[in-house]
Amino acid sequence: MRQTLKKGLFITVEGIEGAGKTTNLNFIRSILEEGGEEVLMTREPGGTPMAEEVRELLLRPREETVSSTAELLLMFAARAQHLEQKIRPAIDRGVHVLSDRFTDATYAYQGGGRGLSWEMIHDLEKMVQADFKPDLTLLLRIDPEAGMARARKRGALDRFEQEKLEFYFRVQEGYMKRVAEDPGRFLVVDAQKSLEDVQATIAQELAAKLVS
Ligand code: Z5A
Repeated sequence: MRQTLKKGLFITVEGIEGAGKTTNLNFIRSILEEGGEEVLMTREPGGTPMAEEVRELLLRPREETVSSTAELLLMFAARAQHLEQKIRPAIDRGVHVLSDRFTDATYAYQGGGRGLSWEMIHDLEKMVQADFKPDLTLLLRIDPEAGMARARKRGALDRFEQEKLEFYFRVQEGYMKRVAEDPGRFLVVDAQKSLEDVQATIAQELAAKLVS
């Protein structure tokens, strides 16, 4: 992979809860680093001190009903900060950035899950990112029931994890709509298989997608 990999790639990992994003981000990082590449790991919402404060606001369970529009705007506010302060500077230095979620999550959760309009999300995306988008997005696909079972094993649930199962089916549909809109950017992997199988597929497909 080392000789032909473009510098400063932006790779994102997506999926519903329990799909194994964090586990597999670390796996991708190890593949790239073993190839001598410099990698920066980050996540959304979050990634900078201020954006992490917004994350805390977004994830904390609360009595007050949260407006879907407020949630959407906070996601993009955190993203604007993250992009300007962390993602773009790293890419400009030729460092690969691996992010646990990015804008596809907004389409899936706020669009698919909450039912906000795709056009409104698209307008905010243009405002915050212009034409910036990931070079590659790994979508880990898991049945929502299986994903929630994995997530529950970790203990206390955040505000999103407290949603009903139907919400996660809509989120999954949102992700698949994104894949249909831009199939060349996505690598969709069946995350219900054993971790060994999932990672064998990622290792094989990642090389095919990234090496020219
Ligand atoms: N959100 C949003 O609404 N809009 C947006 O624009 C953005 C985000 C950016 C925070 O995300 C929340 O923000 C999220 C959507 C919303 N909703 N929630 N909740 P988050 O990424 O921090 O939260 P998360 O989805 O819960 O991520 P996570 O905790 O990091 O889970 P994960 O990364 O998918 O899973 P994992 O920790 O790698 O794995 C879970 C467990 O399964 C763990 O014990 C693994 O060892 C195990 N595992 C993993 N793979 C396998 C396989 N193949 N077999 C068996 N077991 C496995």
